[in-house]
Amino acid sequence: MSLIASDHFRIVVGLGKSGMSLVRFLANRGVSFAVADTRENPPELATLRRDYPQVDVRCGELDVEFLCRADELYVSPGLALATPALQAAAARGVKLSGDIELFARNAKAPIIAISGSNAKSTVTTLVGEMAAAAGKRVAVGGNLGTPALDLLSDDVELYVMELSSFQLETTDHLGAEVATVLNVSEDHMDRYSGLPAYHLAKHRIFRGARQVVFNRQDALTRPLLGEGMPCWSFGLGVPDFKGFGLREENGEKYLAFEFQNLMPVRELKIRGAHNQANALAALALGHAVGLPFDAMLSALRTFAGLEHRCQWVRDLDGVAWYNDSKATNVGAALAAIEGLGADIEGKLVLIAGGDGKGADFKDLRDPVAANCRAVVLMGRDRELIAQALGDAVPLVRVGSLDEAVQQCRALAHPGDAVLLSPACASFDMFKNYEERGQLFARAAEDLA
Ligand code: UMA
Ligand code: ADP
Repeated sequence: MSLIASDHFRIVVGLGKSGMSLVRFLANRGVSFAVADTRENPPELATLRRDYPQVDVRCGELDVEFLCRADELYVSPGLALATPALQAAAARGVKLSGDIELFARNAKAPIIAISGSNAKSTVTTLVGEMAAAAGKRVAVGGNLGTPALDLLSDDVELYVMELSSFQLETTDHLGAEVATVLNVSEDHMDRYSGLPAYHLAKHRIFRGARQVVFNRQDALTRPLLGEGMPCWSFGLGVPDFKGFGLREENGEKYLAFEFQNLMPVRELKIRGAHNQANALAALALGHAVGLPFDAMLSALRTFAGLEHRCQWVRDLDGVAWYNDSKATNVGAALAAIEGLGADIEGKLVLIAGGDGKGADFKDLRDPVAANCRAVVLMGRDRELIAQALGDAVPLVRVGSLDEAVQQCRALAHPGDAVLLSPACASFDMFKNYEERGQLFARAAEDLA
């Protein structure tokens, strides 16, 4: 039996992947609902019409009167709750909710809930691999790709969920077994009034959590909780009680828990200080739900990282080429610039620019000055980045990714690395960050 009132009428707002998962969930339970989307031709329209021809679907501008027929709206994470039609419906007593709230009410196994400005996908995937290595029947998804409701099954023993601030905005009570916000830096400033509002949305992940993992190096990740909530921590410093961190012994750096060394850092396949923090966060989350260390460490030894995240593409004439297309905000680009910059002999030639989502790029200036030989700028917000960088390093403006790759070839010296880490979303020039990364890798591979 599902925990959903059958006498209510609902409208699914947004017919993308999560909207379609809602349709399947509601239809399978015989609940009455309709669908709306502001787009004339939303991505799942053909599937809906084929599989659920009886469902009333309204495309185009949202109609407040139509929305007000519902007791509850399940709003896509892609639509801002500030959308006037949604606010008008809410003012008339319609409840605004989302797929994660429904998932949480119906999940029977413990949930590991992971948010943060960066590293969510990496840590979520890693925890999923740790759980699988421990023999758990684990389901992994959420913002990562498979919508939460599509994962629901009585067979699942553990859910590992990547949750975005957009998904958390419509989630009142997640009730996770363990929840974390890995880090907080500016992102999605086109959807929030500022960092405090974004921070607040992320912290909804802690509602009803039984345990918490926080980042000792980022005060904004600490939950404001009552007494008695079990807390685990991670960070790159030496760990203390209930902490995961790094410890050095006889010149060897180890991942460590409290006073115990777990594994030499050099055995990790994922590179850079930011990935050491990610490994420690994953260990903390896994430990909180009782995964054994031997299984977690074996997963850490084999995990080679995800595509488009500081991914090595090729070496050419002594220059290494890296695809970090998933760096869609300043915090992620900084991790790559500082992490990779410290790892190479020479300098970085950086490709940046795209849709800046309202971000302030000033934090790039000093790390770029310290680590980069030149920056190749492209995309809609390239002049905003140029202004923030000033005269820190030579800047080259280009009109296409192919041109950027050609320029990098000419600019880089042996020992250098070319890094696509745009600090921006891709939507001004590409379908998504995957397409941007693939085109970059192909152009780099084609260089002779
Ligand atoms: N849109 C409209 N009108 C609508 C509904 C959507 O114009 O009525 C547009 C918006 O620009 C929106 C876009 O369509 O941004 C996508 O919305 P959607 O409802 O089609 O999205 P889904 O396919 O359901 O994908 C969503 C998440 N997308 C967003 O949060 C924007 C996916 O995260 C997630 O994987 C999926 O649900 C399954 O849970 C993607 C994402 O970009 C990867 N997330 C952001 C991020 O990681 O930074 C938060
Ligand atoms: P998310 O799902 O939060 O976007 P990803 O794991 O996909 O996170 O990584 C997104 C970007 O953040 C990549 O460019 C990656 O190199 C960078 N990144 C990974 N770990 C960290 C970290 N701990 N701090 C900052 N940036 C990171």
